[in-house]
Amino acid sequence: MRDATPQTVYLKDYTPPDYLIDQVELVFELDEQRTLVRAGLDVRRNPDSRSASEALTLFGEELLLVGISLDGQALAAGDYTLSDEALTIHRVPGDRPFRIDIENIIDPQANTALEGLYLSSSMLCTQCEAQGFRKITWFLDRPDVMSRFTTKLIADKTQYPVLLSNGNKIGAGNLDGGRHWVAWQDPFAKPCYLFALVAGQLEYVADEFTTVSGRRIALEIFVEAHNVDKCGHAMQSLKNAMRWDEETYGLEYDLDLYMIVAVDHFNMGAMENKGLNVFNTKFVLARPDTATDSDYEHIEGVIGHEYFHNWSGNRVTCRDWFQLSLKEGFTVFRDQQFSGDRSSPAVKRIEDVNMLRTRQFAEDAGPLAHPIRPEAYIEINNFYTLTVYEKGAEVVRMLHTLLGAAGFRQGCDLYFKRHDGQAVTCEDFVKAMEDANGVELTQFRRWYSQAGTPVLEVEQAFDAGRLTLTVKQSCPPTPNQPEKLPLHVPIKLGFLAADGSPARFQYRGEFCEEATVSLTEAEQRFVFESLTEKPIVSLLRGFSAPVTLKIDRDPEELAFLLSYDSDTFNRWEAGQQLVSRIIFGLIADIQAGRTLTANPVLTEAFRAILADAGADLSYRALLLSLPDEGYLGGQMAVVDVEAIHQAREFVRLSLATALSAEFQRVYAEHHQDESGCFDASAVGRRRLKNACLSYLTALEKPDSYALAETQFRSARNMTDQIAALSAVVNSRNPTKADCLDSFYRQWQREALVVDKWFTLQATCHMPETFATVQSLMQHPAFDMKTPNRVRSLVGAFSQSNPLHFHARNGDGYRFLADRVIELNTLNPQIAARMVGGFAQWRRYDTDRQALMTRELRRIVETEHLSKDVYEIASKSLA
Ligand code: 0A1
Ligand code: ZN
Repeated sequence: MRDATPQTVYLKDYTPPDYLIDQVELVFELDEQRTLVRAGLDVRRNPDSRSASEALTLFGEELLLVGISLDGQALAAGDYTLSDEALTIHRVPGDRPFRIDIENIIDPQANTALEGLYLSSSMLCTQCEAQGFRKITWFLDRPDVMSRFTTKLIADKTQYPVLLSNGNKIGAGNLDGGRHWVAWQDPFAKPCYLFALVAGQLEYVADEFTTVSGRRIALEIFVEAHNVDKCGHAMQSLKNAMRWDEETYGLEYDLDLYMIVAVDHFNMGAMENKGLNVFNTKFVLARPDTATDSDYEHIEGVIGHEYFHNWSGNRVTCRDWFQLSLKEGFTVFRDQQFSGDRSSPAVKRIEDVNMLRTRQFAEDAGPLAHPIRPEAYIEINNFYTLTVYEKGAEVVRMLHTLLGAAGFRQGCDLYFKRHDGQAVTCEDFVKAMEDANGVELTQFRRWYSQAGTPVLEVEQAFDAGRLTLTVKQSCPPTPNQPEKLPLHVPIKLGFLAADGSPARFQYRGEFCEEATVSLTEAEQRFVFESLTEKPIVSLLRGFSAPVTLKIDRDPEELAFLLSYDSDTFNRWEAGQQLVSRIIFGLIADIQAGRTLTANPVLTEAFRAILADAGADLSYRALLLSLPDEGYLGGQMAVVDVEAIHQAREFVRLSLATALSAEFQRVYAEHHQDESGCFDASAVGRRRLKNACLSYLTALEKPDSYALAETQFRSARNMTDQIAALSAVVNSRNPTKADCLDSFYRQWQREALVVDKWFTLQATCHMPETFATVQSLMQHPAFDMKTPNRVRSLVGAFSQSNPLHFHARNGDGYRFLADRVIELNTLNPQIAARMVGGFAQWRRYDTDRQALMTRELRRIVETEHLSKDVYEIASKSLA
């Protein structure tokens, strides 16, 4: 059990800070185990304070106090109170500004939680979002306190030749004893969560960017020496993002220097610290032989994301952490737009929706469901969720759809102009959208406060050229929200004539081929006129709202939409629906003990996709992809892991059998022995060819074994090499052990490639997987203190291998709980993420429910449980 039940923080309790800190002067004497921090704070009472107290309370955790003074006078022990979480100075001046000087000691090496100042490989770095600054020194660690920072870093010159912090370098020099110093000043006031420092033996790659107004910005990416040859793509992505934000949002960079540092040990993807982003190496480093096409895409997306935060997050920040989606939802939307514009908007949209529906919908349907603006938390780090990020982006996207691109841009312009330099709320964002467009979004605001995925049920009636759609909306109950109010849902739609062409229609007096209608009632009718025949409806085009759509369609209608819908998202969606429906039929057959038969409608649809030489190659690869096992499970009343796997594999095998010649032909047509440049056509070729390879693998034939092995041995780019290795490993290919071995030997010095090697084995569907995972835990390259490694093995197994993680005997569950308990003391954030593997326990059969809840209870009863793990585990059980 925990020592005491941790406290819940509520949005309704928000009050403005009693004090403000205008300036901060920090001095660090850096050392691996004993870093000395001196903080000088210029404090004044906040005119908006609602309290009469004369005390000043600063947050601080895991700090050793050396001394503290007020206006130069050292404070005595009786002048303040220290607790595990705070320092309270009993009386401070209320009528004038005053100065607090604090000196404290921290131990970066002991910091395995990777919040505050910590050691990653041999460099020192910080992570302050959300509340890591309080592990550096005592402070008003809350985002509505914005200060100007100056930072002086002092360290051994050999061990830490590079010393970085936010803003501009204002001085440097040598000191005795082989030490040196560098001073930095950030001219922009910022909340302390955006503070950063980095010290280490780093090399850098430099470039420059000229802004639209002609200012020259120095760009620098810092990495360890052996990685300097892997920064090109990140640098290019940064320049692309800078240009894109100017062109799309009219937003220009504001400092003279933009630095990115890549570190091996990082809890998340990256961090937007002002002028000094700290990145997980995974989202910086890429060379064609070490990184896949999707790594390249993710790097571009994350580089863009962090860059875009400079406006949506830094210049305009959050008032409190309940407003997290204000910066995250908006910035994810911006990075999605950017990535879509850089490659293919259609492909990007499908990928994003696929992820949302597979993972965020599950979160929204489970015990951890929360609105994009949560109302309560125990540990804010647990709220960096798919809901806040991805659903948050969908909510911003709906505003974009409702207001149109130009109206949305006007809203953004007003938001940035009105709130530059402020810490604001989601309400302020919506208000700016309203004011700039002269519209009213009262009902739309419910998207911010209501959790759960709405369900739309659609019925159609056609009579004399007039189509009536009756749409009902409902939303299942979520924790603390039994009843839901109707939401404002934009539904983009169009109709197809019998020959597949777009059917024109009249809506509210206007002729069109496509319309966006607003659903606002619990049940509402929409009438479309002037249709010459009964059309096939194409609804929720582009996935215009994050909802589940229910509409009765037969397989022929789905196949028709798959062939003809002009909306690329809905064309793909029709294919997914068709396959899902067939898979669910097969699952019913498996459960009833019937023999399985292949479906000719699907075979012919896939034959057409394989023959369609006109379409974009990446898009065709997506059309050939089968819905994920997790996504399929999400649609079942009781998830039947084995039947899902068996049915999906049956479809894969029957398609491969019926169309083996076509798969081989398309494979041969697009396979090239290439070094792997990242351009759209090469990426498309590889995607389509590797999709074919995966089907052919299902045949378990010597020919397909040879195909995979040959591709593996001759590959000169990681996309092809890993796709081939995956084909080898997920089959009975006799060269499996040898291929895995040779891959490891080839790449053992490249940590990110070794992660792939772990993940590939952890997600394998062959029977030996659990034993493999257990033995990999003992592998010399496995390390519980490296989040990327933990995610690559423990995370991949528990979150991306439903078949084996949910093994009937409960071995997978016991394994995960043991890892969570180990991680709890090392890194609570990562431990809490891993508990997520149990969150969906209610969706399984009673035996599995019992096994999972037993493990969850074992976790909750662990001694010295972190707040992070306690919150996820106890809420999962509730
Ligand atoms: N703001 C970052 C994500 C991030 C959040 C928390 C972190 O540590 C607890 C680290 C990074 C982003 O959205 O990119
Ligand atoms: Zn972000």
